[in-house]
Amino acid sequence: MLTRAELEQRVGEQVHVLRFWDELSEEERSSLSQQIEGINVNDCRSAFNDSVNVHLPQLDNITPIPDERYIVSSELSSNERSRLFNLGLESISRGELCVLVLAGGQASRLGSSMPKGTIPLGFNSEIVEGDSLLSIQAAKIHRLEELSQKAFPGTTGKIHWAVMTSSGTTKDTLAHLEEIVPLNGLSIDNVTIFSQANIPAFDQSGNFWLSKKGEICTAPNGNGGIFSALSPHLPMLREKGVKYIQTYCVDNILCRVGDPAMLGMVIAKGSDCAAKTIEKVSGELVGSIIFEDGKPRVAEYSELGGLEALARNDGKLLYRAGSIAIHYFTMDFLESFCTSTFHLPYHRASKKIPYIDASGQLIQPTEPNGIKLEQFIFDVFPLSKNFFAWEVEREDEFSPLKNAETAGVNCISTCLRDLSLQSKKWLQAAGANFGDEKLVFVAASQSYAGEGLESWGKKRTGRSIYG
Ligand code: UD2
Repeated sequence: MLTRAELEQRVGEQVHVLRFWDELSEEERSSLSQQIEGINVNDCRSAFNDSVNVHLPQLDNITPIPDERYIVSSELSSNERSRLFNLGLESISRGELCVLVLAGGQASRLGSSMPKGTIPLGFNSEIVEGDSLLSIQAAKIHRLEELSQKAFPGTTGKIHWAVMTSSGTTKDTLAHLEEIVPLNGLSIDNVTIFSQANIPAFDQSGNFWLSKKGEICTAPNGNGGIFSALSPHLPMLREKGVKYIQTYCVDNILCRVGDPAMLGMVIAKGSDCAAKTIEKVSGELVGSIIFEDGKPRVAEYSELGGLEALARNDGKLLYRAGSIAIHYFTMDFLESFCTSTFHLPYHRASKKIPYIDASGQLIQPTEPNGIKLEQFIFDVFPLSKNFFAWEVEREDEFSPLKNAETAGVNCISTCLRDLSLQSKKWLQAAGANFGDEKLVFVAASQSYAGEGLESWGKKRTGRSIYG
């Protein structure tokens, strides 16, 4: 443990974080000392100052994604879609794919104390292998492995699963994975869990807050923290033969984890970096992919400003390429810039930050009182040399869990509704008829994208797995 004098020197202008030093127990002092040793105050100050000038899209300098880089999957012929799907499956059968879930968020809008990926959704766990977003994802990974082995007999390709957590989500996520990974027929040896870094939260002038008398308030450094956090694991992935990494958000119940069709497109085009999009609805809380100075970038929904008011084209939003935060990167691309010290520009978010005031009282603000800094994963897009966007149908691939039930949108009931609509669509295509069942689900272990349901079509309904 450092002495108080050494700590004062380290924290410099942020010396108020030692204000309660004399009241702290030995254990609390040691923990605060350790925390301070892990924080570079000058780097934090620079991050705070630089975030004022983070580059926002300049309206006179931007264009929609050029047509030749924007592939609308529903406009491809079914032969071409199958060709790409098979190309992706073949790569999976060779063990070239890693899927990486971004699970370090604090779920503040949802207001849950459990990490989003582990929350029970209400499925009947006697018939389905686990009951959470992460277990659905595990089932999809296993199903894809089965499909690739069937399509390419004699291969045993495994999909590597990487899970990025943060200090607040690691423990519960790890415990949940230990339970659901074997349940879904996967091996924990093929799962890598790593934590992103935290960064202090600030008041409006750039001062740190105390969350306890002996603890500086910190928060995860945004999903763009992935690159420095992943860098120590890249050599291991390379050694396993991984060539492509798909990153996705933990919260999208319809996410096609490891989507072979998009992977096939990436391979066919020799793309180093690609993003999945949906047709954006005006005002929707997803970023828009645009080109600025000939380079791809995302204008985040919080930064769109006047872009929203821009013209429509054929009745559609001109900037309709809504990013749903599903990206493919090649290993070559990642290795070209990922180091343990790599960081992207920080964006500012105004937040309500509980803090200990000078008199030692815990204050719970009712209005935003401070700033959290976040890096955004898509800020690496401008580094791409061969970027492609892949548009898919919202009803097939996007229904995120963001909010508590009271919001009525992007909450558990809307996720279940959308998953059920998809299952019914698949089962109807296989010949099934429904009575008045409200919610009907096809387990992800049974079907990845509607395939293999012919025998269900002969029955009156699909298997309901809702408890
Ligand atoms: C994200 C996208 C937005 C849109 C939307 C779709 C970013 C920056 N924004 O917005 O453009 O695509 O998703 O749903 O990607 N996470 C971490 N660490 C962090 C913060 C977040 O791992 O420090 C994860 C989080 O667990 C989640 C994902 O990143 O899986 C997206 O985070 P969010 O829900 O805070 O992002 P949102 O909805 O503002």
